[in-house]
Amino acid sequence: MNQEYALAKAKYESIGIDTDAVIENLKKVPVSMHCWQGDDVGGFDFDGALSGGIQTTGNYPGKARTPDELMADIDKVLSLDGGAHKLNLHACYAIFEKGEYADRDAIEPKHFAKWVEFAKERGMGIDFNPTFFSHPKANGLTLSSPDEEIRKFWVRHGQACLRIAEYFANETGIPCVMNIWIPDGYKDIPADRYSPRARFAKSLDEILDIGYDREKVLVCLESKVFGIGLESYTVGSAEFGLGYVLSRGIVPLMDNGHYHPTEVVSDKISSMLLFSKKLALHVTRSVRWDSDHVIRLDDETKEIAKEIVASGRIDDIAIALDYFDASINRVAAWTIGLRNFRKALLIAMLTPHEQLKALQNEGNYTELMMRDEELKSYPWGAVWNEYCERCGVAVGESFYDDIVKYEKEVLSKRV
Ligand code: RNT
Ligand code: ZN
Repeated sequence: MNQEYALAKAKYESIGIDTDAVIENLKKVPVSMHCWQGDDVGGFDFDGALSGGIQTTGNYPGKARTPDELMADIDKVLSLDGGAHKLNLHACYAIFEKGEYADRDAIEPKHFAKWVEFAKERGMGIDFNPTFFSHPKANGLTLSSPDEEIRKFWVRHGQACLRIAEYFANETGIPCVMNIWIPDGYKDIPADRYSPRARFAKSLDEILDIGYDREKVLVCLESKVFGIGLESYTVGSAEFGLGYVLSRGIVPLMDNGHYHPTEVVSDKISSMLLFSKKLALHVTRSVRWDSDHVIRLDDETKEIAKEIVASGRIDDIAIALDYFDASINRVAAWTIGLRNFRKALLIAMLTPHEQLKALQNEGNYTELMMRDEELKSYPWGAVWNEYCERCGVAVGESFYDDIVKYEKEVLSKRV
């Protein structure tokens, strides 16, 4: 056994943590890898600019331009992060045969057959997202539109996606998390806040009404406080989201970039878990706004992971990542963020939660603080290296050598 790991194992044993068991458990936690970091949320169905109040900044060379390129990049990232993964797709990543095309309201399972083949070969499940942005009919409101024709178009899109989500679950044998997020909102103070929300609820009901197998498809609703150009009002606010998901028995999805800057998702997880059987997360990093920066191993990321693990409900939480940085090597961005979240989970699993909870209950806040702080310098890095080794992925910064090589041989040729 590696000397460093042996020492770390003994240290953790002294606080009742079995590092070997932690390593095995961490391997099993599926993290849903968002396909959209690879091409700046571009997708394959429309050429226009990204819309909907989200933005990718930067123009680092080497962006994936085709399904094959995106799949190759995903494979590279998967080879650098140990443990279970799911693939998270957006509807705009439909793959059409030459000369074939289907608008968003007419997409079918067959347009995702290549993705299914890709996921199956890698033993992964697929998660899915209808795409209510970057489309000519998404210049204003979508599911909350006062224009019946537009609203219906997007309802049909949601229904089409539900059928595709069920197809993913059937094909892979793994339930599909289907997340609905709409960019609808207003830049300035609306005259009517009520009607768009009422129409949104009605549209969601119409989507869900087509019926689907709730064991196979977990429909989520992602709320948001604002977007670029949608500063004053978003239809799918937090209260709307909470009210809708709880009344319809679907799953809340919290993206930690979607709240006021001093609100933290780490504090929301426990409350949501108490009232919802399942919970879904978009882990991201917001810098001053919902900027979707690459996840760092920062305090809030660690706190989110801690809440997931300490709740004892990790199996009820669907973990997905949601960031897109085009200013640095995208494959590196993807990998660094993914490994960081995995590290945060590891640190959380190496924490003696029962001991700490007991100190809290005894009112011994002094020792609690001391232990919390001391744990920060425990040798989790040695356990992380051992984890990577056992998963057969690059240890430490050596993963970067692989990325540099990939950039030289593959990414730099994409001009
Ligand atoms: C936007 C939401 C949404 C998107 C992805 C691409 O603010 O976070 O989840 O980022 O669907
Ligand atoms: Zn999100």
